[in-house]
Amino acid sequence: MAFLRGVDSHVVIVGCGISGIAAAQKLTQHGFKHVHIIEATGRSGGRIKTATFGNAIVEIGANWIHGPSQENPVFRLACKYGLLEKQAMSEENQQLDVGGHPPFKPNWFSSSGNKLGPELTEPVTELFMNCLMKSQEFQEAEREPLPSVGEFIKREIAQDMAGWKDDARTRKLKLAMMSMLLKLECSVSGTHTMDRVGLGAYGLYRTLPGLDCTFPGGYEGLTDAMMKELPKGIVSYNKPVKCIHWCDSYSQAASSEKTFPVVVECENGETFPADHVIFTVPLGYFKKHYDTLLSPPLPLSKVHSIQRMGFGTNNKIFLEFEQPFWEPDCEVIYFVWEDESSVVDVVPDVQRFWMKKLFGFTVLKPTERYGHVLCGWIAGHESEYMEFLSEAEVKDSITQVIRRFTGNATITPKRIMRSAWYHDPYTCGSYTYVAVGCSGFDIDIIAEPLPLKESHSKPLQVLFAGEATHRSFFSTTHGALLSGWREADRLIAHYAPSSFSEKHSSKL
Ligand code: 6YU
Repeated sequence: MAFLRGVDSHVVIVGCGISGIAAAQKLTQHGFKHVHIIEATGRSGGRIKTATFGNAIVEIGANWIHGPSQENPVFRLACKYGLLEKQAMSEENQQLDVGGHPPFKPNWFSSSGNKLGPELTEPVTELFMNCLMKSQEFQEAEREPLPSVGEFIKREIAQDMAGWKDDARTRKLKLAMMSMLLKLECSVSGTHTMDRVGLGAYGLYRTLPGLDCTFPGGYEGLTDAMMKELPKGIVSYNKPVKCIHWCDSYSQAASSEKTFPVVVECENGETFPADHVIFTVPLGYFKKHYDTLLSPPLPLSKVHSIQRMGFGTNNKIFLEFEQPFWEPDCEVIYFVWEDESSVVDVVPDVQRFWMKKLFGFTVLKPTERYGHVLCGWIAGHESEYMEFLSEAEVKDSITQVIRRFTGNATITPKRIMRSAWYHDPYTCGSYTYVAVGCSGFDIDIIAEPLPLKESHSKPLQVLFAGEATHRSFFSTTHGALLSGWREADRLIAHYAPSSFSEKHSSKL
C-alpha cells in the first residue's frame, strides 16, 4: 500500500478562531494541500472580535496582549504585521514584569458618593495583592490549605484583620474594598465566584513580562492578517458542525476512491471526510454539546475533565460620555459598595442587584482616539442575567449607579453597548479557569488526541486545540494560538520521516 504522505492527507479544522487559524497556517506553510476550516458563524476570529462604538473601535472579546514580550507569539505576530504602537514594542515595555496585574492609575468611588483617597486604598490593595500572590504558591505543594482561591483570600484577610487598629466604620469600608477587588478577580479569571477557582492549580497560569497593550486598529487586525496568509476559500462559513464521526463509524459511498477514518457532519447535512480533524470549539460549547458532538462518544476520562474544568462569563459594558467624571490621568474606576461589610464576590438577589457585581470600568485611552469612553466589567451569573435585559434597561441601571457613586445626579451616558458571551450559541461563556478539584492533568486529558494511546485504531483522528487545552496560558489568545500550532506540529511530526522509520523499523 502506498504510504500516505502528510501533505496529501485531508485535514479538517473545526472553528475559525485564532487556534484554528494558527493550525491552518502552520499546516499550509508546511505544504499540507488539503486543509479546510469549518466555521459555525459568518466570520473569522471567534472570541477576537472588534466592533465600532460611535467613532471608536472597541473590543467585544479579547482586549490586551497579556505579557507583550518575545516569548508571546501573539506579540511577535502583531509586531510582524505592524499592528502595534512604538511604545508597546519598546524594550522598556517588554521588560516590565507586573505579574499579570498592570498598575493602572485608579479613581475609587464609594456608594455614599465619596471619593476614596490613597491613604485608604493603597494599603488595602497591597494586602489584597499579597494574598493573591500567596494563592499562586500551592501548585508544587503536597497539600492545599483550602479548596479555593476565594476561601483562601478571605481567610488571609480575616487573619490580617486581627491586627487592624481602625475604627468600626473604616474597618467596614476596607472590607467593602476587598469585596470589590475580589469581584475584579472574578472578571480576570472569568468565573462566577473565586470560591470556584481551585487553589492548588492557581499557580498553573503563567504570566509573561511586558506591560499589557492593545491593538490601536482592533485585535481583529491580527486574525485578519493571519487569514490573508491562508489559501483563498479555505474556510466554509455558516456551517455549524453537528457531529464528528470517527473510528470509521460513518458509512461512506462504496464508489469513493478512498475512504476516510473521520467524517465531519454539519447541521445542514453536508459532510466533510478527513484523515484528521482538529477540533477547536470553546470549552463552554463543548460542555453543552459533548454528548452529541462525537460518534462514537468521547471516552469517559475526557467527559469528566470537560465537566470538571471551569468556563465562566465575563462581559463588557461600553459607555460614552460628553464629559469625563474621572480625573485626566485615571485609567481604572473602582466602585465600592459600602453595605458589603464582609468580603463577598456574589450578589444575593441577582435580579434586583445584578449591577453590584460590576467592579468598575477601564478608561479607553488615549482620549483623542476614543473620546470619553469607559468599559465596564461584570462577571458571573450577574453578568449572565444582565444579558437577558435590554440595552435600555442596562443603561438605566448603570446610570443610576454612576449617579449614586459620583454624587452627580445629571450624569447620563450618550451611548451604550455590551457584550453577551453567555448567550453566544457557539461560545456559551467567556473563557476557561481551573476549577476546584481540577489540575493540569484535566487540561492534558482534554487536549489528548483520539483514539487514546492504548487503542489500536488508526492514530490521530481527532485532535484538540483551543485556549482551554493550554496548560499555562489557558484563557488567552497566545494560549489559543500556541495550541493550534501544537496540534499542527503533532500532525507534521506524525508524518515526519523519523517517526515513519521508527514506526516501521520493526517491519524492515
Ligand atoms: C487575551 C484578553 N480578554 C475578554 C473577553 C473574552 C475573551 N480573552 P474561539 O472561541 O476564538 O474560536 C472557536 C471557534 O469555533 C469560534 O469561531 C466558534 O464560532 C467556532 N465554533 C464553535 N462551535 C462550532 C461548531 N459546532 N461548528 C463550527 N464551528 C464552531 N485573551 O489574551 N487577552 O484581554 C482577553 C477576553 C470578554 C470573551 C477574552 C482574552 C480570551 C481570548 O479571546 C480567547 O482565549 C481566544 O480568543 C480563544 O481562541 P480559540 O481559537 O481557542 O477559540 C492567575 C490566573 C488567572 C487566569 N486567567 C488570567 C486572565 C487572562 C484572560 N484574560 C482576559 C480577559 C480579557 C479581558
